[in-house]
Amino acid sequence: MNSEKGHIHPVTHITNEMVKAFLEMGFDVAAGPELEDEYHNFDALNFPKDHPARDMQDTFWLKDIPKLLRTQTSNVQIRYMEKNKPPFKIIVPGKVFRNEATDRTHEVQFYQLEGLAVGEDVSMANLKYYLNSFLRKIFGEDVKTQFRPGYFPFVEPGVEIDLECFRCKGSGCSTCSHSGWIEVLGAGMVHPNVLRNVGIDPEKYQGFAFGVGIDRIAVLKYGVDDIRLFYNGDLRLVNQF
Ligand code: 2NL
Repeated sequence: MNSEKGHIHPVTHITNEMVKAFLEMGFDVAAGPELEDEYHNFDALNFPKDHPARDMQDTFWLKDIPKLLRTQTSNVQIRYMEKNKPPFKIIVPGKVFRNEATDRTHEVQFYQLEGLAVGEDVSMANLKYYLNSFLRKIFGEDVKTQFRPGYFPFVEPGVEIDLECFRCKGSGCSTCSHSGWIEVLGAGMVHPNVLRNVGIDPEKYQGFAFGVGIDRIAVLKYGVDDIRLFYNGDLRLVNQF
């Protein structure tokens, strides 16, 4: 008898692993709409009115109604904060959309996992602890990380987090563009304007937030060199997982 086994898609696989890592650290999982209004996708997040991400070239706008396909999952955290009182810590895995040309590192549809923790004494040190713990659970206990200043309109200060290149161990190779480091996460302390927009007093509460590309982690962890292979339906890829 010819029996063929089904397989878990690699992006599903890594999503499950990432969610498990945060569940173990006490985060709740939240979900929300992929079709969103400009307020919850951009305005509430402190994106300037003339930010290029709002452009037709970068965002999929619907033709007949004032809605868009969310460009990150943060609309869910905004909706969560509108309804829930701190303290809380949540993650939001989900599908996001960008209106841009595809290449081996870009797709118009991909997956992100964002996180948010708000409370009276939530600090950058907490952020560092949770993200380092997360990266160790995914890439192994001996990973080295580096936190650099970075800019996102919805956090202040903002940071970018690099992983020491697992291929050359930091000495420089083609995988890490000869820098020794691979960027894996963006994060920071939630901007006071964002807290104000959802009715949380930034004098009383602080929060950290982060975002990570799920496909990007899958590409790195599984050594797949073209993100488009995840979505072209070729079973020769899926059957390896
Ligand atoms: C990246 C960067 C990030 C966030 C996402 C966030 C959400 C709220 C408030 C503040 Cl509601 N921040 N999300 C913060 C920093 C970075 O993603 O490079 N993602 C792939």
